[in-house]
Amino acid sequence: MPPFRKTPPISHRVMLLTILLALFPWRPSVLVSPEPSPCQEPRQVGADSLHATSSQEDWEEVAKRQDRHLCYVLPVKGHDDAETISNVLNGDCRHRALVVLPGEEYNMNTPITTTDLDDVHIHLFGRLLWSPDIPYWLSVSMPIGFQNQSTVWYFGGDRVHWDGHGTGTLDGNGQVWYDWAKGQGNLPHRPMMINWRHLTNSVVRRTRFVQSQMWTMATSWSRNILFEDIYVNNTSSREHSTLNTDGVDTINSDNITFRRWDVTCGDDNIALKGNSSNIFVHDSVFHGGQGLAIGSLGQYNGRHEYIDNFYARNVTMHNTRYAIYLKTWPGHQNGWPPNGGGGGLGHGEHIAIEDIVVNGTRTAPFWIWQCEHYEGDMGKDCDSSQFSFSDVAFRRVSGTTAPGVTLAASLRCAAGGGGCTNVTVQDFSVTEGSSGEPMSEWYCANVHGAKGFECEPFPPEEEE
Ligand SMILES: *[C@@H]1O[C@H](CO)[C@@H](O)[C@H](O)[C@H]1NC(C)=O
Ligand SMILES: *[C@@H]1O[C@H](CO)[C@@H](O)[C@H](O)[C@H]1NC(C)=O
Ligand SMILES: *[C@@H]1O[C@H](CO)[C@@H](O)[C@H](O)[C@H]1NC(C)=O
Ligand SMILES: *[C@@H]1O[C@H](CO)[C@@H](O)[C@H](O)[C@H]1NC(C)=O
Ligand SMILES: *[C@@H]1O[C@H](CO)[C@@H](O)[C@H](O)[C@H]1NC(C)=O
Ligand SMILES: *[C@@H]1O[C@H](CO)[C@@H](O)[C@H](O)[C@H]1NC(C)=O
Ligand SMILES: *[C@@H]1O[C@H](CO)[C@@H](O)[C@H](O)[C@H]1NC(C)=O
Ligand SMILES: CC(=O)N[C@H]1CO[C@H](CO)[C@@H](O)[C@@H]1O
Repeated sequence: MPPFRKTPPISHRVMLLTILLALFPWRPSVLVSPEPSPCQEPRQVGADSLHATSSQEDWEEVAKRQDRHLCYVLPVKGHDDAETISNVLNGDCRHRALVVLPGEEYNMNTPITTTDLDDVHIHLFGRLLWSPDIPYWLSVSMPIGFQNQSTVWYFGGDRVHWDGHGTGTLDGNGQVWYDWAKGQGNLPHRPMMINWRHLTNSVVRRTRFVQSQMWTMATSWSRNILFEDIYVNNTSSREHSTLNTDGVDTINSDNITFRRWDVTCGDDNIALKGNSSNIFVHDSVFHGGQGLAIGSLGQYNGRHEYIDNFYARNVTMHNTRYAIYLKTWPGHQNGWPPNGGGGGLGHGEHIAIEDIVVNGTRTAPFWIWQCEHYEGDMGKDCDSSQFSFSDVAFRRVSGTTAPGVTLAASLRCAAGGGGCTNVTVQDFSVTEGSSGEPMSEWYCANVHGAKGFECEPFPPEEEE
């Protein structure tokens, strides 16, 4: 299966329908099958074998057989397709529905909230393209309830199956945002494309996410979701960076699996924020960015957060900064989120990565520090955090660092929360990029129970 094909050219049929729809006001096609006799006939065309150019009649067949409403949504030139999508997902196709978006390009001109879906199958073949009107989006983006992050699409519900068939794309028109931000971090009201919010028991497959405005997406208050065959690419073609274009962040979420992700971005490729549990990353490739991130945590004074059970296996990382980094804010509050903060507490445990290949890691592959800050005090007050970590394991990690990077690990755990306990390294064979020498430096502070590696204290010049 080639998951990342280019969108095929629009068919004549779709074009004709588009013209007809432009001429006549559009209403979603709604189909209710009266007779619920779904599983009798042996050889039927399933939704999986249909494609962008399948006829509406073919989809009606499928809908009828599955006893679902059908909404067959074509883009309308000069119209805000976001509004149509919102009307469909809040109306006739909110429940037990089949939603097909076969068009080539849909204009997303307003923020939308579709959070009550119930047993809905969505087939997206073309591109959802957000407009580049920055002042407008800054005035309407919707807060996600964490770190002043916002979004232009709240998406939630139960039993949603979203299939992008390898061509379905969400395109945030990010270049205008990268040029506007000029590399400044966490600008208020700068939105992510989509916030999976109170989404449960769902699957998102074969979908492309490109040029996101800020973070690509986040899951929050969500559980039991599989995201597979996902392509993320946020690349700036001009001088300003793609800082803050994380691939995905999890917040207050449980049992989320990311399988076969290909992520190009300028920040955390996959990050776990507070209250993430049972998060899995399998069979994925990252290009650039920071690698896997646990955190940042402890940014909110007095608030308790946890991380429980993160497991990544078989991930290849090209030119990432780290393989994995764990980051918390200091124990004393210094400023306010999104760029300042600290004073939070909590615990992260059962964090394991296995079968990791790094290619040109730009700094130590393993990194822990507890003095995150984005307003000038980064790397200060590193010992006060009351957030602690335990049962952390790095197994079967191979590859190379960038030339000149000789440090295998920088584990600067804070005494304030008791430090890091039970850190295991097994089968580590990363070599320095130019010499091919094995890496032998492992710096630790407040690491208790280091297994499989020899801790040495940070050299004095490394101290702040
Ligand atoms: C971030 O959110 C907090 C709490 O909602 C608010 O007090 C603060 O002003 C926001 N900061 C910015 C830069 O918008
Ligand atoms: C976790 O989510 C997956 C879907 O990704 C689901 O199949 C599985 O049953 C869930 N596990 C639990 C314990 O709910
Ligand atoms: C990401 O997108 C850029 C620009 O479109 C392209 O040059 C690059 O090859 C893409 N990366 C991957 C891994 O597809
Ligand atoms: C590891 O992940 C890569 C990239 O997704 C995949 O091609 C490969 O089959 C996976 N290997 C195993 C052993 O699953
Ligand atoms: C995480 O869960 C704790 C309760 O265990 C709660 O007090 C805290 O507000 C949650 N954190 C976030 C970011 O919602
Ligand atoms: C490492 O990354 C570079 C460029 O980022 C790429 O050209 C090279 O093929 C990669 N090496 C491996 C072994 O994947
Ligand atoms: C240390 O952590 C490993 C997982 O990384 C776990 O299997 C083991 O039980 C832990 N040891 C102790 C003493 O808690
Ligand atoms: C790989 C990919 O889809 N790249 C896209 C990045 O964004 C630019 C601008 O929108 C597109 O032209 C590329 O096709």
